[in-house]
Amino acid sequence: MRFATTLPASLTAVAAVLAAQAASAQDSLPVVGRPVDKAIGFQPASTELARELQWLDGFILYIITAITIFVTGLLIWSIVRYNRRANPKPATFTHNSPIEVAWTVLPIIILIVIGAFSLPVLFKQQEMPAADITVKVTGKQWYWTYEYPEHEVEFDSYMIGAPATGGDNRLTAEVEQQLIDAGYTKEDFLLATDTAMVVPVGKTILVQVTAADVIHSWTIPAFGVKQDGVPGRLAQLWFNAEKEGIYFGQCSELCGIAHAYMPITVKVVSEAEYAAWVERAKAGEYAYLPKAQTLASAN
Ligand SMILES: [Cu+2]
Repeated sequence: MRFATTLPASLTAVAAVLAAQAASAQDSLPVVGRPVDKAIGFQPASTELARELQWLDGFILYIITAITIFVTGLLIWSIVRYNRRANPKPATFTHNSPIEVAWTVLPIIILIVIGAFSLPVLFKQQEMPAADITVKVTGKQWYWTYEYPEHEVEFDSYMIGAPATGGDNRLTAEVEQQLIDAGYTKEDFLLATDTAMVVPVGKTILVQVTAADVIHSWTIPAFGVKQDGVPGRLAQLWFNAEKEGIYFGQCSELCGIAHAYMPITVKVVSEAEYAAWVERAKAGEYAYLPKAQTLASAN
């Protein structure tokens, strides 16, 4: 009898602790990929694609810098050495075969080197690997719809503070409270959405991108992915996020008056939390919220 009464109680306690742990993991889901005021450069690379892309950018920057310094030097040298005062009797030749061969062959070599490093990066983005999870994204004026065909889950994702969430695209006290309730801060205004694409960490995610009205563009800079969504066409991109956290992007194809107010949020979570979210999403609870909300609605 004694076991019968204490066992369920202790099981409940264990369940509560587990739930609290899961919830606190959600609480601490850090914002990894977001723009930073007055900063330049890239957001932290959270996929292999982004890392290679950023490396390529740095590599080409060295080449560009060398060429720019060289050409600027030539210009300055010509101006100083061959102006009318310094060189009153100009030469009259019109051809110099060795130099012409050099300025043709050298750029070809430079372009081949750039191509040899950039094409593999491009092909890696464009060749779709076998997917663990497929998500279909549809851009609409002015929000995104996410579909998880394997689970028959489909939901819309609006910016917090957009008219659909009761705002008017401005940061009011009410909107700030909505942001806090959803686990964000007011600095995340214009980036945070009411629901998000939720994916597990370390899995290959294939995203099918399309649009329902005009052309939109789905991007997460920290993943190194960007793809136009074109009505009537289905494009693809893929990523494999290496770090749990929240990642922001924004519609990147001018699509109408509220183009600036249809941001993108991706939440990368552990596999267990992803599975738990899918179960909730199947029941119509799409938002991946921090502790208070999740526990309250789960009960
Ligand atoms: Cu758009």
